[in-house]
Amino acid sequence: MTTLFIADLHLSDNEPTITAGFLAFLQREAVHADALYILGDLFEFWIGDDDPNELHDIVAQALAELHDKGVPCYFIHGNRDFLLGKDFAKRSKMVLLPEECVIDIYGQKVLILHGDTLCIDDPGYLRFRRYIRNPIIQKIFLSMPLFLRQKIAGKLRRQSKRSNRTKSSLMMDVNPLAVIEAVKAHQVVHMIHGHTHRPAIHDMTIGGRLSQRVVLGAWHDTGSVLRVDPNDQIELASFPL
Ligand code: OKV
Ligand code: MN
Repeated sequence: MTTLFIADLHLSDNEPTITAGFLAFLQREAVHADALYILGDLFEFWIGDDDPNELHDIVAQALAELHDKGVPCYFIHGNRDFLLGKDFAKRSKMVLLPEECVIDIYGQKVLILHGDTLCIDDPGYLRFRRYIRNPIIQKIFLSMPLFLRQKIAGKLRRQSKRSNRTKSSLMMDVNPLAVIEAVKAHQVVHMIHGHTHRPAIHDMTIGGRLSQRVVLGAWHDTGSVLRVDPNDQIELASFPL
């Protein structure tokens, strides 16, 4: 019995090895799990469920198969695939969860989230986020023809790559006060997130209580997974793709 957590696969046509590794992970490991949680940025970009990209079909099919074999899959949006919608959820048989969510795994309350909302020291990103998460702005974007959405998204990604080069590594990590805030607000001891691509298990004491923050790893040269079992054994592992 194991519950699995992954994040930041950043699947795209440009990374066929990661896609193949993910499909193999679903068939080899996830089929034996109690549940699979994907904590955001499964895809490198997402411009609408109506994107006819074949990769989306392949992934939806594989996740639906996992569901049919009795393994539920839960999804929290990342900062890249935040537009992933009900249509894709239906096709993949995934359950979409809210941005911050307290779940009960084997009797332990755990806060799960993507993690970008903890990175509050990057004013540029916060401004960008506020803008593109505006429901009206999203509605307008989704009403545009596909070619225009592709063009806008490509431009934004190129701009973002350029600006990330000038950002300090501290700015791209979580803010310790934001972590404490989140743990306190949800009255939990444990927290799991991704986004920063700095896999680690951090021990903290908050309000005199020992607590843990697990940061999931991104899938680049290896895959990355957190395994949690009913005896509270947790294992953050990487594996070849
Ligand atoms: C996702 C990020 C690109 C970061 C655009 C309104 C706009 C949505 C969008 C376009 C971009 C998502 C949907 C993408 C995340 C980037 C670059 C940086 C830091 C609008 C609503 F512009 F028209 F108003 N987008 N895409 N970035 O390519 O997936 O998270 S994306
Ligand atoms: Mn992210």
